[in-house]
Amino acid sequence: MIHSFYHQPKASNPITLMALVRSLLGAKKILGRSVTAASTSKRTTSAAPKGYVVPISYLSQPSFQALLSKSEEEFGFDHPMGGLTIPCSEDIFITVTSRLQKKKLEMAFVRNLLGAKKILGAATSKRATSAAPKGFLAVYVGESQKKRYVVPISYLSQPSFQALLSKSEEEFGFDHPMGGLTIPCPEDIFINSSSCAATNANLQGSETVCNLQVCLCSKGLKEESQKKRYLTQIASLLKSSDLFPLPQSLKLSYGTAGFRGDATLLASTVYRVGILSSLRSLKLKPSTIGLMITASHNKVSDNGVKVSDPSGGMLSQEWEPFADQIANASSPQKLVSLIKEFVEREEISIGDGEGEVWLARDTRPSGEALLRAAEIGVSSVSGCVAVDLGVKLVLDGANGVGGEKMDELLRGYLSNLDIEIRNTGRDGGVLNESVGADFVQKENVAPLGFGVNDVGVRCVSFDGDADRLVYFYVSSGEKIELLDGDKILSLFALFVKEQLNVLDNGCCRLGVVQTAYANGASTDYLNGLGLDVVFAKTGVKHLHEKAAEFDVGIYFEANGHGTILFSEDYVSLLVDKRKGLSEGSDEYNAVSRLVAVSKLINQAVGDAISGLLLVEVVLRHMGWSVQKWNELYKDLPSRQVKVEVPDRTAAVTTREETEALRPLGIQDAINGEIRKYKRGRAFIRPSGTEDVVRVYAEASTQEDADSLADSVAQLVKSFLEMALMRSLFSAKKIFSRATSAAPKGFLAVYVGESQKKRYVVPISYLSQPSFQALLSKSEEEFGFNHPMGGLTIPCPEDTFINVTSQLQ
Ligand code: NG1
Ligand code: ZN
Repeated sequence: MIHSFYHQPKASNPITLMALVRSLLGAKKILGRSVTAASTSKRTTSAAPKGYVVPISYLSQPSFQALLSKSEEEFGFDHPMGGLTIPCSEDIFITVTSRLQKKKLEMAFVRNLLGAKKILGAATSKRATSAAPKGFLAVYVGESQKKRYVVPISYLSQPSFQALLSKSEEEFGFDHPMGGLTIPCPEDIFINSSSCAATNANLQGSETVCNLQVCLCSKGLKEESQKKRYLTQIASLLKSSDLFPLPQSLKLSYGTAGFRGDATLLASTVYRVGILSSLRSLKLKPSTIGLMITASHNKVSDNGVKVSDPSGGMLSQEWEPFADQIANASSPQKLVSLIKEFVEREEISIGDGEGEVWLARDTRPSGEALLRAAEIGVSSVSGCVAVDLGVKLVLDGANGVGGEKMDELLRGYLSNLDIEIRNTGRDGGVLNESVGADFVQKENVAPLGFGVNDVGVRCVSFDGDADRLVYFYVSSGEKIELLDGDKILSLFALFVKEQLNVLDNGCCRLGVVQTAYANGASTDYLNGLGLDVVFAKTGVKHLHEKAAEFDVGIYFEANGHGTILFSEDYVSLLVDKRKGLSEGSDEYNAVSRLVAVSKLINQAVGDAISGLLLVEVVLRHMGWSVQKWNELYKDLPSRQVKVEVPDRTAAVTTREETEALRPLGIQDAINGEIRKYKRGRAFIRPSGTEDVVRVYAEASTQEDADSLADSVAQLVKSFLEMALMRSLFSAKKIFSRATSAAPKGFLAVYVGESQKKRYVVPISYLSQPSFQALLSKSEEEFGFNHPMGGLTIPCPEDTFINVTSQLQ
C-alpha cells in the first residue's frame, strides 16, 4: 500500500529527501501509523533502525532489489522489526530511493494519462460498458474485497483521480482482475471522499489520512480536503520552526541584496526565507525559485540570503514586506499566523501543486549549515522540494583574457549568475603560470589561488586565451578531482542523446570525436551510450572537420578544447518540427532545448565562455552537483610528460598518431613497456606547439601510469640521443676522410639544398646542440652515404650561416 502523503517529493538529493521525509510527513507519528497499516511497509536499519514507507513500485527497480537482496541475505525472512528490514546504512537507502523517486516523478504524469486512457479503453469495452451507463465508468474499489462503483468519465481528467489510477496501475497493471477499473484503496477512503461532499463531513478532527486526497464530487469536498491539508501543514510548520528560534534582539530587513548579517545569527532567517521561497514557487506555479546564501564582498564571518524570481531577477518587491515580517516573527505561533494570513490573502493553494526551490551558496564556512536550514524551510511547505546546487562556481581566469571578459559579462547581462573570478591577471599573476586549464589538466593539481578552503566547491579553469575549459574540485588537501574535456564531452553527449531519445525518430546522426589523448574510460562510457565515437589527429582543426560530418557532432580534446556542431539542415529541421508540436509537450521541450544549445554554444571554435554556460545549464537541468557529474565514469589513471629534445621532428608518428615510426625501433620498445602494465596504453608524439616530444600513458593504477610514462620518456630520450650519437659518429667518420682537405681541428662540410657549397668549421661545433640538430637532419636525409665525400648538411645555406654565426 502506498503512503505518499501529499505530493511526491521531487528530491534527488539524499539530504533533501531525508529532510522532506521527516518534516513533511510529520515523521514519527504518521510513520508509526503507516508501519502498522502498511502490509508491505519497508524498514531500514543501521545502528538504530528507522521506519520508512516506500511505494510498492520500488520492488521492480534493480537498485531497490539489490537492497532487498542484501536484506534477505542478512535477515532471511525473519525480519526482526516485523517489517522488511534493510541492513544498509541509512544514507545508502535514501540515495537509492531518492533516485527512484525522481525517476518515478518524471514518469508519473505520463503514466497516469497513458494508464487512464488504456484503462478507459478497457472499461468502455463490451464487458464494462454493458454494466455502466453512458458517460460513466465502472470502478472496483477496496483493498481485499472489491465493491463496484460507477463514476463519471470526466473524473479521468482530475489530478486526484489520476493519482488513484496511478496507484491502481501500480498494483494491478492493466490486468484488472474484476474486468473493470480496480482501485485498491480502502473503501472508506473512497466513500469518505465521496460522501463528505454530500454530508459535508467535518474532516478536521478525523484521524483518517487519505493519502490520495480524492476530491471528486464537489467544491465542498475539495475545500474540506484542502482545509485538512492546511491543518497538517500548519502542524508541520510549527514543528520545524521550533528548530530555528529567533535570536534575541535580532532585527532584520530585506535590503538591496536580501538579508545580511552575522552568520551565527542567521539560521532562523534562512529557514524562514526557505518557506517564503516555497510559497513564491507555489504562487507562480509552475516555476522555480532561487535561494542564494551569500554575503558577497562582505567579511567572511557575515552571511546572507536572497531570493530570485523565475526570471532570474530579484524577488518581487511586493513580497519584501512579508519577508521582513516573517524574518522578525518572534515565535513559531506568530510566524505561522503571519504565513496563514499571507497565504489566504495571496490565494496560494498549498498541497495542490509542486514547488521547487534551487539552493546555492558561496564558499563561506557558515554556508553549509545555513543551506540545511533553507532546505528544511523549503520542504516544510507541503509539495515543495529543495534542489541543492552546491556552492557557486569559482573561475580561474589563467591571468588571461577569459577572466576579464567573464567579469564584463557578469556585470552586464549575465548579472544573475553567481560566479567568483580568481586569477584575473589584475593582481599581478602571470599568464598561464601555475594557473589555467592546461596547467590544471596536465599537472592534475589546483591552480594558484585555490586550495583547502575550496574543498568541494565547483571550480572551472580557462586557458589564457579562453578557448579551453576544464572543471575541477578540491577533494582534500592539495588533491583535485579533474573533470576534463572528456567529461565535458560526456556530459554534453548524454544531454543531447537524452533529447534525441525523446524525439526518437533515429534520423539524427549524432557523433562524438576524440583524440588519442582521450581517457580510455571516457571512450568506454561514450561507446556504452551507443554513440558513434570517431578519432581524429590532435588539434581542433582535425576534430572540427570530423565533427562536421554529423548532424550533431560533439568534439573535445582532453585538454578542454571543443564544441558542438549542428548542421544547418538539422537545425532547420528542428525548427520546422517544433511548429507542429504542442507547446510544453516533451517533444516540444526536447526540440527547444536542442535549438537553444545550437544558439548558446559557439560553433565556430571552442570557446570557454560558451562552454561554461552550457555546462552550467546542463548541470542545472540534471539537478547535478559537480560531484554527481564526476560519477559518470571514473577516469583511468593517466600521466602526461614532455621530453625536451634538440629536434622534436626526429619523432615521427603514423597518421593516427598512436604509433611512432621514428626513431627506428622505438615503437617496439614502447610496446614492450606497455605490455608490463594492466590496461596499459602509451604513445609519443612531437608537439606541434612546443619544442618537446609528448608522452601519454594510461594504466589501471596511478603508480603504473606514472611508471609507464617515465619509462617511455626514458626511451624517447635515449632513442633521440642515440640518433644524435649516430650522427656525431658518422660526422667523425666522415671527418677522418675529410681531414686531408681541412686544416687540423677543422671539419669540411657541404651545405645547401640542391647545389652544395664547401665550408670548413671548427671541430668543437660538434658538441653544440644547435649544430647537432643540423647534423641529425643531415643524417636523416643522407645516412652515412654522404655523396660529396665529406659531411653534407642539406639545409638552406643561410640557415647554416645563421646557426654557425651564433656559435662563433
Ligand atoms: P601540441 O602541442 O601539438 O600537443 C597542444 C594540444 C592540442 C591542441 C594544441 C593547440 C595536448 C596534448 N596538445 O598541441 O590538443 O589543443 O595545443 O592549442 O593538449
Ligand atoms: Zn587556448
